[in-house]
Amino acid sequence: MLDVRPTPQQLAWQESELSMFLHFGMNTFTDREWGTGAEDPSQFNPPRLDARQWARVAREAGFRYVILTAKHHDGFCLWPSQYTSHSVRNSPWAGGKGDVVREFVDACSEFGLKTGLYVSPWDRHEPSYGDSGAYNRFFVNQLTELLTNYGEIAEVWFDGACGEGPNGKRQEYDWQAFYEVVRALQPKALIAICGPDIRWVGNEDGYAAETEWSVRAPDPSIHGSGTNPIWWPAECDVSIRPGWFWHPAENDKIKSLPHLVDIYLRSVGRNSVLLLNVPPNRDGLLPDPDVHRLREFRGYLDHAFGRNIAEQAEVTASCEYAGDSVFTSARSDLQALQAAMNFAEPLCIEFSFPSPVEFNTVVLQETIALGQYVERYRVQIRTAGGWRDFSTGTTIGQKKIDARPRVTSKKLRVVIEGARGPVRIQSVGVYDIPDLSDGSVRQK
Ligand code: FUL
Repeated sequence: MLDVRPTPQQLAWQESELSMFLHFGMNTFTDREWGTGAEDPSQFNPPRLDARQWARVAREAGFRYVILTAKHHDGFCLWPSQYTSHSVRNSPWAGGKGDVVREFVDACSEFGLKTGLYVSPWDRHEPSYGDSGAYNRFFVNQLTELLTNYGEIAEVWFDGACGEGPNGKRQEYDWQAFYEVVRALQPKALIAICGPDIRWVGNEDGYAAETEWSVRAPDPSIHGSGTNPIWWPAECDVSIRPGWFWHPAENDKIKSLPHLVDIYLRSVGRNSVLLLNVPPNRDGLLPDPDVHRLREFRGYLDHAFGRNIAEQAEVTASCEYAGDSVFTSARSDLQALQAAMNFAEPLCIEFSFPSPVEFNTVVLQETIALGQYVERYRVQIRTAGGWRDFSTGTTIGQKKIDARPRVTSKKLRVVIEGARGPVRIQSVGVYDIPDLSDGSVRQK
């Protein structure tokens, strides 16, 4: 049996569900997605920058981690790095005495948020880029500044982009050296994307796959020579706007509420964390329309998932089982289910309601602190003609959300048909989530 489990940091991160990305920097002022590195630092000048506003909005919208682009591909540093002149130190903002990373981490700590930093290895400004050894030392120095001077950093986000250096020279990143400095200075930090702890889901649309294992084969370029399966959960990154950075022409192109809810269902609802980018504008503030949309999003989720209909049901299971009281809270642990996992018969948990209930969504959770095992399941409802499928699926993991056309039934059952090891179902949620105007909430 595979016994692969998350670290406490991976577990806390997966349970948090929502992270916010803040793409902010030189590109915000030049209206670009990728700067060239030739920009003048004097162009960076946000007159009303307020990191507390970013943190307040993130907190109120239910995000638990926030990640700031401390350095993007153009190489401009949002902190006064001593290793380059291409930073806030040479900008007019705050008289050249400002430090956006400092304001960001202080605001996050005030609002109880975990902080993450995006630090791009690709650096189109730094002259040593392309001279591999020298640039790798430069990058380790910058990481050292960021991981020493700003308190606890929960996530370090490494993008893999690797453009040509000056004169077409090719930069070879020393990833192992980058990981070592993170581990040495911030042993609890998760290293994401080009990193061993959090995996990129593979697209920038915010959608995970139907089958999403946190237990994976290691990637030799990241994890070295080991071949044993590892815990490497997925993160879905997507922007609330078409671009990652703020652009004036995109103020009316913010993703609709149905689109965001659809992303939530297909990221958080497919065993992944959603990393939603909300870019601050040239004032240095999260723009009003984006903030408004985030409030709508939070309001929708609170309303849709506020009351678990399954709590009204009487519960029986085809195995040793602790009794229906375990379902009175949304996060009950059915550890006793593991006793039945030899799969001579499918494992079945049945819910009987006092009278017919209407619902369109079922939320399943495994106790991932102990691993991820379910590989095939079926949710069924009782009709006059017998049991019929409400949904079928493969992996569950931290959370699987099946949103389907609305049904009415007195009985529902969850049948676990295949697993890689002892299954622990953490909770079963049954909800009637509101339809959204364009119908995209209804999957399939
Ligand atoms: C990409 C970058 O090239 C984009 O500019 C953005 O930062 C995205 C999150 O990662 O690879």
